[in-house]
Amino acid sequence: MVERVELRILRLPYVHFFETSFGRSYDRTFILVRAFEGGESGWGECCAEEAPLYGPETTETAWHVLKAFLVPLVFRKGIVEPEDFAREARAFRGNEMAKAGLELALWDLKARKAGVPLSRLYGGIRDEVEVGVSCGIEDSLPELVARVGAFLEQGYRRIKIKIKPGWDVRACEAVRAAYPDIVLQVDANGAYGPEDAGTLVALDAFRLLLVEQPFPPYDLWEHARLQARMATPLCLDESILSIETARAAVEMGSCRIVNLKVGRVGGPAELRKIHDYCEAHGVPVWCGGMLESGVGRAHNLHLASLPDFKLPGDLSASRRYYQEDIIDPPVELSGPGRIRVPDGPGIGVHPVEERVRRATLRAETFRAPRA
Ligand code: OSB
Ligand code: MG
Repeated sequence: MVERVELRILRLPYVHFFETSFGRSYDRTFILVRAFEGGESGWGECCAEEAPLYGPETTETAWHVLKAFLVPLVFRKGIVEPEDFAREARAFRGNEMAKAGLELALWDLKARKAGVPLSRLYGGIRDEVEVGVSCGIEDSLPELVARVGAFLEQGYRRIKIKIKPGWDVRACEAVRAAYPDIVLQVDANGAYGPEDAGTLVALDAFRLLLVEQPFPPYDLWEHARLQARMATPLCLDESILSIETARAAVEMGSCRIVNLKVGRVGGPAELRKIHDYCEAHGVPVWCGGMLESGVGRAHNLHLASLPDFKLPGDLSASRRYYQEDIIDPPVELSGPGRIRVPDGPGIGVHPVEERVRRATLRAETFRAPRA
């Protein structure tokens, strides 16, 4: 039985601002969850952001839901198994990122207790995963091209650029002119509407691997209409919240590729269902990222070792995000466009307690009531 759960809100500054169609940010605020049992502990990261832009959750709503509902659920039911938690937590609607943060901690705990890497518990088939980099919107096209060039020099083999209305066709033109043969994809974070279909169809000219989330999350129908007009595969991110939405999107033809983020779908158990469904239907998936700290990124590496993760993930080295990651050693490329899945017990990386403390804005510990 889990004896104690510790929640912390941390803030880490980025090495370079990150701009999407939602706006520009300079640092990351997130929750770390740590679950203790019998002298062992497991870590999870809740990827909810400070503002409800990407999805409806925020750091504060996730904190509330964890504290008032999810942590008490674990204590009340005496839960140890992550799958039991996932099933019981379904009684609460939505709040996927809050649920995922705690479920991830339970998976890490389980794998550490068993003394095996988490990828082994998941049934992963790779010890190294293919990765790429997600490049934000810059102040000018030359700055974008220079940044893409720097990432290529660092060894990344797949580049994703963020787009928005007014920063799309010309951004693709500029990057393609400088680097005609790289693997390139774009992500709009839902910034377009049906009236922009002409601009989006024009992106077919740039031999993109995929176009990610052009329309808002709930608009599966317009994505299906656009996919029918486009040669480039559409990939959905924000729209895919569960196995049900994944099935609807694939069966409606709203996308041909799925971005899987464990936080967005509510945890590894739900991610597994979507993964298996996509694999059975010939839909490749890839591992999305939320600019996680080393804890969240290590979790993503273990998940990305599953068989249907056939395209490079948004998983970059620690130094692409943070001056000083909270884990040691930091995540690094193990070869061009590749990162090794950590092979120690659990997530296989070690948060440095002193760094965790320094980045902490708030911490609270919850204990199981005595029986
Ligand atoms: O849409 O994939 C996205 C970061 C925050 C919110 C949404 C997204 C992203 C990224 C970052 O693209 C990818 C990464 O973690 O490297
Ligand atoms: Mg995205």
